[in-house]
Amino acid sequence: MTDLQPVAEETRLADSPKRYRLHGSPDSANFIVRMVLEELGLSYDYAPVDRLISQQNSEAYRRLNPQGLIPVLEVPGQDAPMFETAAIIVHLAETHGNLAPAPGSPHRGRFLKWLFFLSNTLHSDLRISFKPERYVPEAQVALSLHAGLIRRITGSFGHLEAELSARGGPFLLGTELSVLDHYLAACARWAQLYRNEGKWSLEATPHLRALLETLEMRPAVCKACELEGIEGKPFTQPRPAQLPGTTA
Ligand SMILES: N[C@@H](CCC(=O)N[C@@H](CS)C(=O)NCC(=O)O)C(=O)O
Repeated sequence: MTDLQPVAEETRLADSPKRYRLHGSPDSANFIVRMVLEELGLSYDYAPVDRLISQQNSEAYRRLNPQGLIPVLEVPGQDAPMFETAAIIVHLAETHGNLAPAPGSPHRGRFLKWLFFLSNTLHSDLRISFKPERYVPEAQVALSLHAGLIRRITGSFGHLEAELSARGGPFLLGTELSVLDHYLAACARWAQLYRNEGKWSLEATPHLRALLETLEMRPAVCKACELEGIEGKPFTQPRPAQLPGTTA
């Protein structure tokens, strides 16, 4: 047998888990996946990754995600673990026929464009703004990068506010709850909590505030918060998670 021969289906799926298994640490991007799993009423195992000892960079974890980033979801019936939050939540929504407009729906394009925007613009900018010194070691340059990112992040929340206002709310797609709302809510939480230094606040985005208030009353969101050690109002009055291993 040469290297080029395809691997048999049963071999590829041999390591596929029997249940979903979410790898995460408190209040990291796994929180978004957890809210979606809870909304869909799915059962899953949870595998804690200790960021305080950099477990996400261990050889074992990098076999799941070579980037050493959280989250990973192991998915029954898939031939590889999934990483990238947006990919995971859209896969869950599509597999279970809920929380995303189906292909062919007139809202599908709107859904996809905002999903990609949340993932590759807002979430990505936030991530860099939390630790700009990772990207540019010079302190002054890092500060200036941080300031530029906060301006971009404020602009992004402005675009989302305009969309919410145009759709009439309460959700990003109007009356239809989707995984976009969970993704956006977690980003709004982290934007207020970490390295924001009072530069961005919900005051300028009343429609977004209303969405966050709606979401934080949902039982599935409350359950996810409890499991992540997040107390109080997670999106409109965010406080750091109260579990060992919580990192900024
Ligand atoms: N694009 C990735 C970003 C994930 C991400 O930034 N994960 C953070 C936690 S929220 C992480 O693993 N940080 C650990 C590190 O940077 O070492 C996704 O959407 O899943």
